[in-house]
Amino acid sequence: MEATAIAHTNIALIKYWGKKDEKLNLPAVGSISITLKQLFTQTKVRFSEKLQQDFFILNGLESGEDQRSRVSRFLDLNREIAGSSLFAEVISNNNFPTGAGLASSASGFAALSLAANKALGLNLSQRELTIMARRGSGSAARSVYGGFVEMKTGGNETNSDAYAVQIADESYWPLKMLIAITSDAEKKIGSTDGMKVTAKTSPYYSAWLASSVNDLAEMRTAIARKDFKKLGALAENSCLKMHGLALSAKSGLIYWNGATLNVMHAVREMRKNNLQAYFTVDAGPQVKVICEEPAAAAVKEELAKVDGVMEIIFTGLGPDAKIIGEEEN
Ligand code: 2P0
Repeated sequence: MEATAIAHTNIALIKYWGKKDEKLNLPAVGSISITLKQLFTQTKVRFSEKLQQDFFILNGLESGEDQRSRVSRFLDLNREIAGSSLFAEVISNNNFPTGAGLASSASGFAALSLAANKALGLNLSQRELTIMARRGSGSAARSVYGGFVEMKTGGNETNSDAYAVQIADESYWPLKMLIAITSDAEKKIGSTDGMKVTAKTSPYYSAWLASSVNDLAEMRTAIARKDFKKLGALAENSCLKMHGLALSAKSGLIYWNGATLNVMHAVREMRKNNLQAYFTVDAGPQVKVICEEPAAAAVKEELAKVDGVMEIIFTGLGPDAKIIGEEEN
């Protein structure tokens, strides 16, 4: 009744922002991401008759009540399928800052989905695991797979088609990502709340929904053709559209700091000098810079010069989430 899984974070090139059903956590738009090799979560889950409640230990510390109940509700979905009423202890470790816009909920809920599936003997398929992971966090569905991944928004009556699929594995196109860390503080407005207020109050929300279908189609084509300039331009545009949308919500979600903007300008300056790099930014101040392998060293050197960059994480594309240990008792 114990299993350990590892899942890698992912960064969306075409962003998810907004839900069409909060209870089922159904995304209002599809998204396309790349899974990252260097940033991952390792999660052990142990179900036991001896426990009187669920426990969630994140990075060595017992979590607060909000996080514990989010994990508990997620475990309930698994227990329901298994017909089990056993409580669990969940021990999770991220090898990167938590809650600072580096997609810790993505790798976290993907790892927990795999570990709970194994520990409870649910035998969910990889596709079913993406649906389960989505219930924990929308972006987590994408971390079940490595490489290039698309999350489908679905649309059938039972919502059984809101799952993630792999477009290509991590060996298909060895893109690199440099993550410029500009702050290690936890973000003030979480994505879930941010999406809610955006859908409710932004006058641009319907335009965002309408334009996403074409963005996804174009990104699939860019990946199929390994057209880096197209992929980069689409990713940058999707990021800026998402932030434009968030900025337009009441009362304005600003996820950037000064250094975030410095990096964005520096990336555009690199392109003027024929160094091909593109940025994307999530619900936090870190800037993720995408490039092809031959340009990576030069891009890193340029990023290191930017005012406010505290650290640069370098990574390639990562693999599928997987089980790394299990025990019966
Ligand atoms: C994404 N983000 O596509 C977008 C871009 C952040 C910015 O998915 O409410 O933690 O748990 O489903 O998945 C982060 O949101 O939100 C996210 P919930 P999640 O990666």
